Amino acid sequence: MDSWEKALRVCRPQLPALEKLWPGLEDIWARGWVSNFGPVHEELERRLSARLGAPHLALTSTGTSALQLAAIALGLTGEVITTPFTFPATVNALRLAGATPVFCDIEPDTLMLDVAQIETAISGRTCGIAPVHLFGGAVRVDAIDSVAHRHGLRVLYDAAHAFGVTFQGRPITDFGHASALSFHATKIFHTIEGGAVAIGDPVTRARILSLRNHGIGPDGFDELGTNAKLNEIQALIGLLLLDVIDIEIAARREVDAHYRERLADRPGIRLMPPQPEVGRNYAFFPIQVDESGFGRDATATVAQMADQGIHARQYFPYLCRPEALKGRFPAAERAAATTICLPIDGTMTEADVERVCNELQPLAR
Ligand code: T4K
Repeated sequence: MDSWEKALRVCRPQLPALEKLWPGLEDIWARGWVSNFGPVHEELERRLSARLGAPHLALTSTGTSALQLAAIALGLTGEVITTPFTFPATVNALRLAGATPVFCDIEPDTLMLDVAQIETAISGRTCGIAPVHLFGGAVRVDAIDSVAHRHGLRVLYDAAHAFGVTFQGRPITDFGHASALSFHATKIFHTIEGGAVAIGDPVTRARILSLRNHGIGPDGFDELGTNAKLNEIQALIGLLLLDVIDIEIAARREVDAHYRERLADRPGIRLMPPQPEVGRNYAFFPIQVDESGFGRDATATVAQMADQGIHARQYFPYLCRPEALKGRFPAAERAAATTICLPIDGTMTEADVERVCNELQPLAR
């Protein structure tokens, strides 16, 4: 078995060259200013805003805090329609903000919220929709925004996986009332831990700035807030990775193409269909394993590959609040049982992809 260092992993954090990190650390040390909105933080916020085409952007400590603070700022205190096929952070953040998540099923092809199901889940208590852009693609933002507009609902997109994604050529953060991004180390762009809210207007941004700093606004203590700050060293990592993010996305596009070429005709393996209107970021390479066609279920497939030093991952093997949902959302249950994300990162070669595909095998008969 390969060592952990050499293992191909579902997410391998890209790290800046140490010699590039050093001068930035020396500057931070010289200033003696390591947190609380220092100059590196402010520069990262400005540069991200420009890179993402998101004029009103606020950095946060995690993607979860970005979601939570955005939900509070949008006043999502009633029922919010969301997907059960997501990382628990989506649902936890809504609940921590005081909202009541209401689930509906997903599209079997994109694995993201089904717009028709959203319509049927809307009640007199619904105040918002919280769709999730999964795996580097995008949910049907045009249709969701128009449903929301018709019903007077607010839309908070969980854009944890959607750094730099576009829809019909527009930044994904242009849609809805707010989008929450994650900059966790497992994400295509990261600050080790971190996140950001991209919001539609400067007034709501000012509210997020206050909420992330204990509710302290320009005129003093405004309201209940928390500590959701990103520090200077994290911001420095972000600035250095921002310099190379487009190289990373381009390299991953190649890896994605190699996978598609090799797995196109593999019995029992289903690839995510292309989304012609979406400019992806290739954050993940999800496949679905149909046990009857492939001869091994998703769990056994991941375990067998791990024995060979290939750390694929079942994302997401359980539904959020599974006990309450059993049997109600068949497409989401099927996705949870069958979806595997294969290793993808910009350092992978064609030979690495070949190795993963060779190990992606049914039981020997
Ligand atoms: N919304 C969605 C849809 C999300 O997916 C997430 C987070 C959020 C919201 C919330 O964002 P944050 O608050 O986390 O910013 C990981 C991440 O911790 C989590 O950020 C991410 N989604 C989720 C999909 O994945 P785990 O428990 O699967 O991570 P872990 O530790 O098992 O690592 C996954 C893989 O990455 C392994 O193969 C090892 C590799 N890895 C990981 C780390 C941390 C490394 O090689 N080096 C590392 O430093 O949750």
